[in-house]
Amino acid sequence: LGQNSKVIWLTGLSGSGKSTIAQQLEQLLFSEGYFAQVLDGDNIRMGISNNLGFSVEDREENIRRIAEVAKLYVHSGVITLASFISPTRAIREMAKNIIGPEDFVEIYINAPLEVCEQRDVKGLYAKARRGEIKGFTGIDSPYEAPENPALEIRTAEMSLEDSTRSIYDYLKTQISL
Ligand code: GGZ
Repeated sequence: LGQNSKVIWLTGLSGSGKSTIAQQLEQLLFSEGYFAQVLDGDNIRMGISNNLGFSVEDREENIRRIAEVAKLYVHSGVITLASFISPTRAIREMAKNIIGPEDFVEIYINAPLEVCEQRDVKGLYAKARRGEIKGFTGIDSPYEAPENPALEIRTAEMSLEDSTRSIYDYLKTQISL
């Protein structure tokens, strides 16, 4: 394929649109002849991280495992789309160092908390507000926005198609995928 594989690391709040964009981007890359794979909560927290919760320590261990897996993927030539809240700069720094800074592309999927909370696809924000979930990111657990992401996508102001397309265009032009 001759593809320049990277780990495309999508960080952002729950409900910001990370996983939907990652799935769409995977499809777009397939249709353009690339091989990409999504890592997200659905395949990681059900599997290799199924013994972890959402404490600071567990999130760190979750991201450590994901970064190790992403490193294996990228070394085998897969464009790896990692979609995780990865809430702190320290946690993303760890991921970057495990993967190797040259293979790590950080993309900030930015939607205001109010917007994520209004979307509330899974009803988790409502539960967090009622105190039924403790330590929910953005409510009673911190989210630190990236200071210098390779790219920022504002999903409250952009369609899913345009969001996906702008990441794809970035990868083509800046990363020469
Ligand atoms: C944040 C939580 C929590 C808490 C369950 N805080 O919208 P979702 O449902 O599908 O995505 C969220 C997902 C976050 O898992 P990550 O592995 O991405 O998190 S981290 O990078 O911080 O390890 C949400 C659900 O899990 N969820 N409880 N307390 N999100």
